[in-house]
Amino acid sequence: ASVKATGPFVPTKEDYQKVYNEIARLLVEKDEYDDGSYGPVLVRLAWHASGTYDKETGTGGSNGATMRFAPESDHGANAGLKHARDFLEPVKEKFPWITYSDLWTLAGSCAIQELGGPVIPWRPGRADRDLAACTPDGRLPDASKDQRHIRDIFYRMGFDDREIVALCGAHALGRAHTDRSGFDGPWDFSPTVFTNEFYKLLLDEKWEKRKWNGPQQFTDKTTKTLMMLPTDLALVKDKEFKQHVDRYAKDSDVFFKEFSDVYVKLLELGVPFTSKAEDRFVFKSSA
Ligand code: CCH
Repeated sequence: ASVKATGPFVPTKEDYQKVYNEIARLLVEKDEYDDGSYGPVLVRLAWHASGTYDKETGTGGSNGATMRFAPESDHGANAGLKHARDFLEPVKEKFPWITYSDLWTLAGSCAIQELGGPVIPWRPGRADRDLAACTPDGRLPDASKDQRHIRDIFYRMGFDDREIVALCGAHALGRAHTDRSGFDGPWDFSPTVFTNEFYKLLLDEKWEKRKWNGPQQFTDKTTKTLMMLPTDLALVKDKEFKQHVDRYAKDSDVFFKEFSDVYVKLLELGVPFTSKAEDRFVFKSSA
């Protein structure tokens, strides 16, 4: 019998779909976490890995997965993301050929799709880098600030006002934790389902300052169980931003489309792809 010579393993779309399927399976299996899903914290991991990008210097971004290392893992903004990184560790063990930086971003795409959001086309091509590529602290937004700060941070990544508002709609998912950011509570009543509720609540609810010892945040007058960050409310205070809040509150399809485009862009910031944009994979969701 002859043995065929094999070259280095070159993963195909089907191999990446297997990674997707494994993450989707674990999301269902490990449903004891938080509100019943690791999905939101995976969406946040992919965002914080990518959102360090600086278009002027080309530094930061998802290429590198430098949040594996201190000091970046210890940056205040990244508190709690160890839960997401640890969740993905068995996936990395099962598919050792995938880089952490591809795995973390693929998990973001998977989580959005599995939580009922739009399709997030994705492509591989990120390489892991060492600690020397860690970005300085302060590149991610500070929730206690206003619209000027939001613009400074997101313009640095290369986003415009419309894209900023679309991205922040991810706050339909998950919650704030007092032992991570210091803030507390979910933004809406279905924190494990991707919807345009964030914008509807911003417009329809009356938001008042929460009376507590924690950092300044806002609570809904009706149930006093939801929350908004100062930066969330800046999206309705600012005229330019509010136009887009209005559009997304009114039309969920428009939000899904524009969110997908901008989350894809976020996950690809600073990545030196050799593939073309039209070669992105569209993963099959499990439901
Ligand atoms: Fe966010 N976010 N985010 N966020 N975020 C927090 C939680 C989530 C800001 C601050 C916070 C985006 C933009 C911003 C998610 C996705 C996105 C928390 C609570 C703070 C604070 C963290 C904790 O205590 O666990 C600020 C400020 C901005 C912009 O100005 C963008 C963009 C995205 C994704 C596209 C998700 C998801 C969560 C929930 C995480 C979880 O563990 O449930």
